[in-house]
Amino acid sequence: MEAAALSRIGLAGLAVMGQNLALNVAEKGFPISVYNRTTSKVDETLDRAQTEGQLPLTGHYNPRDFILSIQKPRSVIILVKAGAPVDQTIAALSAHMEPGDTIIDGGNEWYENTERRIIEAENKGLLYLGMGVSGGEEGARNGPSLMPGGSFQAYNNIKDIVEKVAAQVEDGPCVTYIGEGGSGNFVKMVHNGIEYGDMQLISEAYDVLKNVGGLSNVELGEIFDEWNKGELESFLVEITADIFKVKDEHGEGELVDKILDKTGMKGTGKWTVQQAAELSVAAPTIAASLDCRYLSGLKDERENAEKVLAEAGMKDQVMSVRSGVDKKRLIDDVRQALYASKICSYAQGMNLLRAKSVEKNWNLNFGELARIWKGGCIIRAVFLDRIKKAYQRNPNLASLVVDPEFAKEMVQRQGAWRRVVGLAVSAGISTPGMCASLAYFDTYRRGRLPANLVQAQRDLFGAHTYERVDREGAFHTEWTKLARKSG
Ligand code: 2AM
Repeated sequence: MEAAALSRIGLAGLAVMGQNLALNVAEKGFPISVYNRTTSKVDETLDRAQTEGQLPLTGHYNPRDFILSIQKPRSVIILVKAGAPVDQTIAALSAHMEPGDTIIDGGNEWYENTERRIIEAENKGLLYLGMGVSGGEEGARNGPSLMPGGSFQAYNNIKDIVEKVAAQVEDGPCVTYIGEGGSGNFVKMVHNGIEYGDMQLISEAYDVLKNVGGLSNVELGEIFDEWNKGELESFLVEITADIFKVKDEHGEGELVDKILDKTGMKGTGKWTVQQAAELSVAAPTIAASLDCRYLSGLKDERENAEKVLAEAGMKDQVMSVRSGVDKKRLIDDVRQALYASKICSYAQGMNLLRAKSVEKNWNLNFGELARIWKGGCIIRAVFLDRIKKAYQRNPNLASLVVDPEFAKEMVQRQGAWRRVVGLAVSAGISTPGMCASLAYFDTYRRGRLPANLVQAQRDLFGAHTYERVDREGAFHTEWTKLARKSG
């Protein structure tokens, strides 16, 4: 019997993301071998490859046959659960791999695990990439945003494949070599943190429009459709419009109103906030979105608090605020507040990436990151093109809010933004993301903050010393003695 032709690449781990990515690779004309620990998923994938267009995909039922079916130097993508399963899969596959072969982990892996595995792979002569993959199931099948970091040589081995497999936008495929080490995973992690922020801000816009503006789901669907034609055009705004339109098949009204208000999460948002704290970078909008997920989880406590505070005399302010509201103006204000809040959130994410890039010497290209997020991924948005251009204008931009174009946009929108936050505060409708963004903006843009007083307090009780605005040096003052003397 003639030996079967070897595949160009392999993929192990055939849950939905893995299946879809493998089918995408095959559809782009690259013969692919697939493998999964539970072999029924291999058959499932083979069936799909047939029905979705007789795609060049071969299934394998043990690690050895799988690896030997791939042409050298071999590149193997792994898409299994992050953590120990990745190590177990690497152990099973690498036993049959040879020096010069590459392992590519496409999971949402903690970047330090990737850095450890890079060294372990190197010890066996293997190359390694940690590749962030964003876009969910649909993106994996039709064009995700890919964030590969690690061995540059490994990247070059698969460059032709990933450039075809990734989402395509007018300025190229949504993939680029991110940098060394775990940079691909780190960038994907921050992408997810930004995604938390975007989703939180959109949910606040919804809350304000619904509760302060009195908008129905039908109206909300129309407004989000409208917004998706302008500066807010993005995947998340588009899907939000669709969500408002779905009726509940089990009863009256729309399904969105029947969904329990308790958010799930898998950890990348938490990692982003932890990293921000580690690196002393302020990321209050992303942190607010994480805190909101935690608070949403306390459903029983929240219901109890609502009751206890009502009994203690808490009055609902929403109706009195709503009666004074011009609905049309509110809608326009909320759109502007959402946009301005988003700029601040992205500024935080980008500055976190910059701090890590400096620490790890990754040399991240922020314009390129914004570009590869323009398509395929969950945060894809027209607005990312503006971010790309801002970093092209000035690769060392201190913050997006001081880019001349964004600065103008912030100034134009700040009135609307303050009105929305002010209304929400008076109505008792919490908008932690919008408030965090606004406070970030107002803190960052002020040349003088009340931090002088904090320094004085620190010096008084801990002799931590302070600097002066008018002369060089570190100073300490006997505050209490002097105060008592003069008092
Ligand atoms: P399974 O189908 O054999 O469970 C998502 O869970 C994917 O990760 C699935 O393809 C799953 O394989 C795989 N996976 C989870 N843990 C694994 C492990 N320890 N070894 C190999 N694959 C694993």
